[in-house]
Amino acid sequence: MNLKLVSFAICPFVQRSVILLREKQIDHEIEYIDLNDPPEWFLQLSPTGKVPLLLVDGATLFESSVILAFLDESFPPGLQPADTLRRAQHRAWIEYASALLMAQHAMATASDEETAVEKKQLLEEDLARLSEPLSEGLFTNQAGFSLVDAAIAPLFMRIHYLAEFNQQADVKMPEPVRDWSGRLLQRASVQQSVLADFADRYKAFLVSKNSWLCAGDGSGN
Ligand SMILES: N[C@@H](CCC(=O)N[C@@H](CS)C(=O)NCC(=O)O)C(=O)O
Repeated sequence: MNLKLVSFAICPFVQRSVILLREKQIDHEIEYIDLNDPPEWFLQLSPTGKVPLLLVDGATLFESSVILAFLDESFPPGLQPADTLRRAQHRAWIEYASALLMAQHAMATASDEETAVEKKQLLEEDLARLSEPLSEGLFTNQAGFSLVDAAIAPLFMRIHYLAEFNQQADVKMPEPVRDWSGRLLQRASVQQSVLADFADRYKAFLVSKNSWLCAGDGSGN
């Protein structure tokens, strides 16, 4: 199977697929595009105009959660629960992780202090909701890595770097969630899922969005 992943270098939704491709050691190619000036061929192929796009033997697949499930089902051993309810619960929490990514993006790109503080509090409330399913072991499986892990790790990476840029962005997380983040950020597949200069690229992106936390006014470094 020939796999080409169309990517934007700092996109967290693309990163999910890269993590899984690396976990499963699946051969693939990555093509980076500039979302500010997307090539015509991409706009023709992508119905949403968004990345990730996975080209499978020339056929087009989009939506990160669908790509994760496809890769998992096509390349054993499967990481999704066999039990249908539990499998559906994993899918539901992957959607929740997408909402968390949007909440973190809203905080990171807020252009004034009041909005940044408000968005940070909303993100903290949303993160706290992970505690219960996490403590109940809902996301764990025999393989020691699930699709929920792949879907949420990009969020933890951005939370980590934003707090490095500016201490005021240090997001409070319940202990089990902080531990989960720590474990995932140590994982080779996660560390190797971004370019070596990811932190610089992420910061430059936030500065370009006039982020209060990164553009100077919020005294980010
Ligand atoms: N629901 C989509 C979200 C993907 C997404 O928002 N990608 C962003 C980059 S991180 C994008 O392509 N944005 C371009 C646009 O909205 O025009 C998924 O999970 O794949």
